[in-house]
Amino acid sequence: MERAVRCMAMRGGTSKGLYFLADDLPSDIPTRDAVLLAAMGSPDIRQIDGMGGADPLTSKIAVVSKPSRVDADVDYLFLQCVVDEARIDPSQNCGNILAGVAAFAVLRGIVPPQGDVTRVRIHMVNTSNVAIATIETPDGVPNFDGTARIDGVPGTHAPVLLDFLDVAGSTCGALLPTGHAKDVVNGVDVTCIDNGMPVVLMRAADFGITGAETPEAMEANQELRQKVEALRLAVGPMMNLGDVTKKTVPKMCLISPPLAGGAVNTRNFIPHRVHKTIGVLGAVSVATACVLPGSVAEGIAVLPTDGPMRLDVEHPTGFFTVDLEVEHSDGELKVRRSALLRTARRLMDGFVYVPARVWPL
Ligand code: NQM
Repeated sequence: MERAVRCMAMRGGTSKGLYFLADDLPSDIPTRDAVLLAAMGSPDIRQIDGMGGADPLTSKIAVVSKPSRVDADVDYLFLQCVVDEARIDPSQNCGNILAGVAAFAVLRGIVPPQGDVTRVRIHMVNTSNVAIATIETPDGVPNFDGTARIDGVPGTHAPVLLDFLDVAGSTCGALLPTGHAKDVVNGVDVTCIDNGMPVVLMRAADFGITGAETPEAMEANQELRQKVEALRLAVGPMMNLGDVTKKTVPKMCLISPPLAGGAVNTRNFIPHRVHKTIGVLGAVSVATACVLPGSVAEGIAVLPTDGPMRLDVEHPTGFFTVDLEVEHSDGELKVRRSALLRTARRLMDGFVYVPARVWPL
């Protein structure tokens, strides 16, 4: 016997996943996770028996529900389905999957369209922050087609504007969880920062690489992987994340001077595979570190000398533009706002089938 579970498959930014209404999933968490693992086909490196795409970036889940806060229109819980382990990890947020949430919420009737453009305040449950997504809703229906382009996604689509007002310390409790702009861990200079995503910045040169290597080459470099993972495990408790052995945070970002006229070049272990682009909130945290005096990005990042603080964060397939509004006061960096452009697309709407023994009828 099978059980049909209502869901939508969407691309959100440079990621892809299944979007569910919380009401369409079991309320008890072990059963919910068993259903999600069966739906995605985990654990299996190929996820051959499910909808997952055999990569962390295509093994993602959004659970959407009515708002639990008065300052939000909708709740969004992000869940990372680990590809090759029987594990659904709620420990991180995801700004790429966030890009599809507003359209999904309108299509499912949780948020009413507001005219040609709809602004949706999304409570990101993982980190208790609110993001504002602005989407096109001509005739009250989310539009996915358009002329906006983001690196890492072929073609052009309708724009999704994302605004983050206050995401500093979202998971670690402080923008600089160790209290310093720079620390030395395992003999390596690092900047530990959380402006929406816990990220550890390191200079690629300190690992004897250029930072321009392909993700595949970096994943094949066993010595590099081991050093980066040892550093991650050491730094986790320093960032108030506890033992991070089984967590997908912090993300480990190797930086190097920009190669294509941007602010900084990046390669991101997320935390074991290397990102084909860069995560949304990951990019916001990296951009913030670039404007932080005394960080490891000092002397590497190239910042705009006037006008708005618009930083192009370079990644393996292009760049990711982050607009920052920052204020330096009493020697402290305060981030007022960060904004960026994404696109999203509905791919499939229907039911995913899981064995009924997983969630008995
Ligand atoms: O940092 C991948 C992604 C992400 C996360 C990851 C993300 C973010 O690209 O907000 O979007 O770092 O796990 O989907």
